Amino acid sequence: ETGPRHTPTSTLANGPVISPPHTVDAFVKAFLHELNFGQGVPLSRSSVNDQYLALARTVRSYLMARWLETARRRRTDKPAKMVGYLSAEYLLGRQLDNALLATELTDIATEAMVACGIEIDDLRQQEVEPGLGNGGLGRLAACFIDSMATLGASSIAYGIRYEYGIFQQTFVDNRQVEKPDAWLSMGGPWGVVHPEMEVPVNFGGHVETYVGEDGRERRRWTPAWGVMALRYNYMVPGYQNGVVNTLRLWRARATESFDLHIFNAGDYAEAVRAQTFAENISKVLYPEDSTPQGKELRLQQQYFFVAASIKDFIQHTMPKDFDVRDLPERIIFQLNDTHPVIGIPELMRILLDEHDLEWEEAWAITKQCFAYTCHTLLPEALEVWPVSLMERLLPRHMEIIYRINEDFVAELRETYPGDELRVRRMSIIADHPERSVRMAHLATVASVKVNGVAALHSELLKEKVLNDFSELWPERFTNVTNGVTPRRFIKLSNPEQSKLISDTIGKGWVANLDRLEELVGYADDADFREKFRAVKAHNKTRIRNVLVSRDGIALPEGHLLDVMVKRLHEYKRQSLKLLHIVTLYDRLISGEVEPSTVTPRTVVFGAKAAPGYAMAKETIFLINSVAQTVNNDPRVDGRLFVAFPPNYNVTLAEKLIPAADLSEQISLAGKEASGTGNMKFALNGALTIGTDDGANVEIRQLVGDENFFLFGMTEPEVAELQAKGYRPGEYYERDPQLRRAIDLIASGHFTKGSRDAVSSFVGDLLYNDRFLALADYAAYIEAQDKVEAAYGDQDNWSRMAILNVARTGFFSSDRSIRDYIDRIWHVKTGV
Ligand code: H53
Repeated sequence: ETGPRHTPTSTLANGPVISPPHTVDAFVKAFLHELNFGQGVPLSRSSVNDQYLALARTVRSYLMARWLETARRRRTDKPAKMVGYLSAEYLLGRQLDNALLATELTDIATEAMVACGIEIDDLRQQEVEPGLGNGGLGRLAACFIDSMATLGASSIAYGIRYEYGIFQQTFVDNRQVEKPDAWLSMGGPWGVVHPEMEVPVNFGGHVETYVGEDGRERRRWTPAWGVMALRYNYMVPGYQNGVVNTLRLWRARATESFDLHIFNAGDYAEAVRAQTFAENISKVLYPEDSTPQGKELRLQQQYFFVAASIKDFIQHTMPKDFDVRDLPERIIFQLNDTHPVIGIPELMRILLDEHDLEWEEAWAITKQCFAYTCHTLLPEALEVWPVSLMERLLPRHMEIIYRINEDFVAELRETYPGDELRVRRMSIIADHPERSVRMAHLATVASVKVNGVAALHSELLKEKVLNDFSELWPERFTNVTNGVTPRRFIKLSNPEQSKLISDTIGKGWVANLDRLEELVGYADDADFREKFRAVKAHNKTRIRNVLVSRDGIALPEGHLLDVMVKRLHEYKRQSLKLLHIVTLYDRLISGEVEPSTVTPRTVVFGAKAAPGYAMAKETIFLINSVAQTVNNDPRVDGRLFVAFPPNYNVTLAEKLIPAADLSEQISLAGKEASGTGNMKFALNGALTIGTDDGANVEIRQLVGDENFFLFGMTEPEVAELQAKGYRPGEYYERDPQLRRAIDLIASGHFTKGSRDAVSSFVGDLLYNDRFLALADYAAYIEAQDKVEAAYGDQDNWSRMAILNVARTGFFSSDRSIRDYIDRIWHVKTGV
């Protein structure tokens, strides 16, 4: 739609965009150009931040030609169907290294910086990671867009450019204190804003009936207010394949007309204040992972980005003469959880009210344009919105949802005559405890496919959460097991292991992770095992250095490194891990074991708690308190150390995971949909201690039972125990080891004598224990004792670790995306 109005006379203006040559000289030139003419400083007076920004923009300029070329090919080739990935979160991590890797510029950039007298590592440290997500779901979206670009899948990803990402976690007196994450404050070099391409998004107001020119009655929405969605494009480079895809993040801006009446009334300051109100929509990421709070602003965010994205796709990505009836041939919108589900009534509204389609036709189109990924089994994670809120904020959408539900309920009554209980269970509208819209039901009714994120999860979805729906539409349900990108989580984060692998089987594995299988035979090669251990030792030294300079934490040397990193949530059972630590400590200080006979172990935690999640915050406090006590007790004799570096994020994960020996995946069976950290650890040569939950199940199947420390109840056993009535106190009474651990916590031993400080934690374990930590305690301790025995035989441990790496190539997100393409999207690759 844009471009010069006159024919340019310079030949330069018409040719293809050419990136600077891949030489050190050209890179230096481009870098100095960015520094001088972009940042406006000479090298001699530039700050590290100037240099970082100039370097980022230089790398970006190399990507630009590929970006334009990818877009041009997609425009001019025979129109192909695209994926529109809709996600409220993208937990991207730092961008610089990934861009260098994609463009094969790492060595050139490093040398170019040396030529300028700059240590490139200092610039790396300068980048603030874009933390536009909470945890697994947001990181999965980031891995998926990496894989879509690497496969050349015709796709575009949409989301929100939060001004503040996930909060920065600090600890004050062992308790979590949140600080805002002003990730843009040092300049955001990776986004390209297009202010002229903004799209309006409206809210509120009322709906009325009017008679159209053809004499037909129609509904008209007159919104009360609106904002503009400003388009920020981010590059998503494929791995050394010339493709650069787009991640389009929206930022809210107040419209000029927004407060004209206030301006006119002369209250300038009030008008500016009201402007901030509109811009609040993209201000901050909600910090709850899988426990949404149902806040009005959150619904505004969801509608804001989805409405902008759908409009953008139809108006700007499709050609001018595009007929909306062709939408199903041109787009499949993938709904990442229920967060973007409001897109369904939005597309209906566009087809009905803006394109004048009849209901049946609009519905037939809409039903082909969405697919839904469910990421949870926790009832509290399934979003519901009060009807009253919907009516106020999105009155036309509420009407449309009612009508969708009316038709759906009529269909149900035909299929299941007299089964009103079932109808009530399945209805999109819930009546209790409050009249509300069940977004997961809306998504299921309107989607081509519904998928879970691991084999077990997809089965449980069908059997439990969406059982009625899978009985009605069995063919609609499918599984796509999650994956992680090997670029960021092996190649970049574990260069030593990557080199060992490439030296052994060649470089092809980075874009074809199944090739790791070729390593299986090397598990029996003593020389290879030795090298593999050297890699681990190197990565341990690296994390030691990182934690010293980052947090002043000095990890002891020569320990088994046991790592539990993930959001703090009761179902993930950090409390069970804590009981294990207290048990180890108790054995040491009670003299039950001779310290010199104990395998020295360091436990590292990383976890953010949702700021309003009291029990999660109590657990953080207790972990920190236990760490303080254990690390300072001479009786421990250097056999046990607990570290809890604050602000676990992607950047820290990249350093921590490659150093780990043991991966803690100990959620209560049937609660963790998949987990993706579990995959990263296995691929980096850690062994897993885990329950039969989420993707642990598939990991264990692939690596073999003998290379995995399984413990705990299975999902059916959990269901059975809960059905007969679970009483945690019985386990406390029966198991002296468990009783000692809990008593030691309850006594105030770790909290400077204060029993009050631990009473809610202990009380909950003994009288509630929703996630059955006490029931799995004995099995967990037994499995951990086996871990220690196994670690004693280093050679065999290495053998097991190598087999974990060799057999988990399945967990590449490239494979996940291929599954989405084959089973759900049916879009082309290689474009
Ligand atoms: O999504 C991950 C899973 C993980 C699951 C997580 C998740 C969120 O991070 C947020 C909301 C939600 O419903 C689920 O807890 O098990 O691996 C990616 O699928």
